[in-house]
Amino acid sequence: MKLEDLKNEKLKSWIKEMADMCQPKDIYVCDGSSEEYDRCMQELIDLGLSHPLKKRKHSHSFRSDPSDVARVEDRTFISYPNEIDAGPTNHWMNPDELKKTMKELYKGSMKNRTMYVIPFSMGPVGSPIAKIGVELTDSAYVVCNMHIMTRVGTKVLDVLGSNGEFVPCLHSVGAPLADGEKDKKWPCAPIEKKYISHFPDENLIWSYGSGYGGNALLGKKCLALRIASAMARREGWMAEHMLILRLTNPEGKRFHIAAAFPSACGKTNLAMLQPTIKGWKCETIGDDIAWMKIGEDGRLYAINPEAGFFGVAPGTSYDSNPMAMDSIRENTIFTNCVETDDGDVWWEGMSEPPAHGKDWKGNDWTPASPDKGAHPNARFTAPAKQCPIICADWEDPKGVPIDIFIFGGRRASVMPLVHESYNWDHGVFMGSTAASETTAANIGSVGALRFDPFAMLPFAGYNMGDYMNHWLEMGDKLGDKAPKIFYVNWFRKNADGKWLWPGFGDNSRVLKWMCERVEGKIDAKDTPIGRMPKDGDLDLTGLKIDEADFKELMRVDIEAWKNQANEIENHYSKFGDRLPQRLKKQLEELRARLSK
Ligand code: SAT
Ligand code: MN
Repeated sequence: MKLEDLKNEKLKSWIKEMADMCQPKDIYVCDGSSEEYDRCMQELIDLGLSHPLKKRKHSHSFRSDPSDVARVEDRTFISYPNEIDAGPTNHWMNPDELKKTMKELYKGSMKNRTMYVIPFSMGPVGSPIAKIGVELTDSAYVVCNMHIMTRVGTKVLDVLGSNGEFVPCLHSVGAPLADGEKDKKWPCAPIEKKYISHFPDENLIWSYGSGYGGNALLGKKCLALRIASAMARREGWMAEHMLILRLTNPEGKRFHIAAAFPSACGKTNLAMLQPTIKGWKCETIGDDIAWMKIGEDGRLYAINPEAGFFGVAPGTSYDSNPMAMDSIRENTIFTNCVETDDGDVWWEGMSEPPAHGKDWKGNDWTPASPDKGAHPNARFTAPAKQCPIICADWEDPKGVPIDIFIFGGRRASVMPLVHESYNWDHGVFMGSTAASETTAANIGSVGALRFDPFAMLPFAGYNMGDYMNHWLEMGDKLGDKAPKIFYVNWFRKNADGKWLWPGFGDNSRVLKWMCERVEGKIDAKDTPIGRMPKDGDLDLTGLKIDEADFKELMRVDIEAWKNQANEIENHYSKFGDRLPQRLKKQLEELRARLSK
């Protein structure tokens, strides 16, 4: 389709304006067809960027620039006229100043490149919950990934019509080409020139300088979380960094669970859980993002706005996540994995290493090499429909009714395996005080403990204090129809640094306990931090776990928790008067229970 053929005048004039600034050699409007995917991929193959994999049908391997391997939180901006509206946990710049700086960068940034116009829908095309975005990008890699991660093409333009609303998303890798210049293997700009910018008042996204993941696939974190969270507050719904799954018990009763964990903490694994307890079944609805609205019956309904999985490859194996392994057998894009000599990909934790291959930097690699073969944030991009346990209702525009919310993170100590909130406010307190050891999903230090409220620290599109308040208000609206809230930690270690809990499929044991709590089948034990399983209620049938280890896993260390309460006070102090009083009260109540 040509630019002239677009029916939406607002879209047409925006594209023209952006093209005048970025000066691409041509403009191409994506139709979303598989031929288009193949054509873009062929271009990338011809450039030497994409390597077709002999062992996986219609699949390709990419290696990014070593400086462009993850989200860049330090270069991510939430831009409102007033800094306080971005809040203390976001990077802020005045919109006029930020636009001025970025316009300088965008000027001629697409020289000798094509500007692709990607009309995409987050959520099933035409669904009342879905939102339309249009990404302009100079990266064919982004086009291919967006084809998998979102619903792209002419069908979206049809829904948009002549005067529909869309979220404009401008993206440039920031590497214009001089006439006749050969393209770099992975074009991008240096870190200090990267900007991932959001203007929530205008529902506008501008991204410059990176071609990787959430920095470049603008439907994902930029639209579906940062912009959508701001829309959701205005419109009274929720946009959350949550997986969605359906769990069915042996009697056939269904439970829908939404769980928030920071990036690279196992959301994809939990979403594709293979229960180790008899008669329980899990089906996947989403692995990263949930959009939730209150339905006519007063319950909270969730949809997955995405169409694919952008999952962490290292650690994924037929042991840890067989359903993910089956999802990525074909039609998949791999980024920053090892390429084996026989035309496959490999990563640490997948299987026995190949005798020889090329590492994520393209160097010769053997198991004796000192460095890891795959980058710790190496990713696969795969269509969600390829997951063998994708739920039949995963594209139901109505969504699924949520029974259970789970928060969690990586904590080597302090946090027990599971505890339940006393009520909604206490659950919001748990979410707002979630903390985790940092991972390779962001450029920065790995393994440092940081508070990551609702796993939304890098993704909230407005002041986190107001965000906490929005959660409280949603609870007021939901009343007794609100989901129950739990907190889990699969990652507690003993004094020797050994994991205390096997995790993966055995996490079904914890989910079973939650379902039985929802059904009112069993009681729980009150502890200072929340409700916990009574002895014998957590199903450990068939699991070899040392009694002492289990005790340690469930231990509430009062002194450590008093210290935790001090850290929470410190964390909360950042939010000043935007911190809801109701959460302050929760902290006081926690302290009172700890001192009893
Ligand atoms: O690169 S992404 O932001 O899409 C992945 C993640 O950090 O969860
Ligand atoms: Mn994520």
